Amino acid sequence: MAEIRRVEVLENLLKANDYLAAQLRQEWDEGKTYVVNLMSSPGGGKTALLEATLPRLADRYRLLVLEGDIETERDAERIRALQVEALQITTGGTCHLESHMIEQAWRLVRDGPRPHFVFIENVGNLVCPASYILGEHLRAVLMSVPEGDDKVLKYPKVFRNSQALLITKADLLPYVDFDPQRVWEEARGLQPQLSHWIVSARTGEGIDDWVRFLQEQRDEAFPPG
Ligand SMILES: Nc1nc2c(ncn2[C@@H]2O[C@H](COP(=O)(O)OP(=O)(O)O)[C@@H](O)[C@H]2O)c(=O)[nH]1
Ligand SMILES: [Mg+2]
Repeated sequence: MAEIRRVEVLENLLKANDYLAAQLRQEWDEGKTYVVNLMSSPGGGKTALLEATLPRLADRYRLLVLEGDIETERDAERIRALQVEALQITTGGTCHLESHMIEQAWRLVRDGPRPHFVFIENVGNLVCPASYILGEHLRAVLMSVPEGDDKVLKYPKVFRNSQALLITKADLLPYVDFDPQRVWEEARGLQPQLSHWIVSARTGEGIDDWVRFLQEQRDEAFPPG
């Protein structure tokens, strides 16, 4: 009986999350704000990807980053060093971001000029973030070369629920046994619509293609003119 009750409570929490996510999405659509949710293991390269991506967008777009971490402002400080606005969301132990956390941060900026792009850096974790939609337009999962190429089928949900896969730290491929083709094929087996890139924030490999994709996706969501 207790187990049934637990499942009910969890289902209701997820419903409340999804309801608020839908409201956020409506507001973002009205303001033509394109929102990207980045997910990976801790150290998978999310902040480094942002550090490579944001300068390539900053001359044409108004940008905002929402940084999710259990503690500290460290990642937000890295983003602010690029002269990009960043709000840190510290979850105080929760292993993922939820819509109400995004809404609290968004409330601080929603009356100002609307950003063209919002990047959400989720808490480093391949499991919990997979269950929580945040109203985003694009869910991107990062898998870094040193993590090993066997992870997709171990953590299937995050790949199944994403539209973009970035294999990160490509500059380390010569030093690590990692088969990008294996990762790609296993991920595509779970999610046939997945787009993918092999990138290195260190060398810049693949970043221009990724940035072009983001611009195209935004143009598709909000046709210019
Ligand atoms: N060699 C290499 N190291 C990287 C790359 N991207 C990130 N790193 C390193 O990986 C570590 C974690 O990166 P970070 O962006 O903080 O990961 P996050 O926890 O997912 O935000 C840092 O020491 C980075 O310098 C890359 O493209 N190549
Ligand atoms: Mg980070």
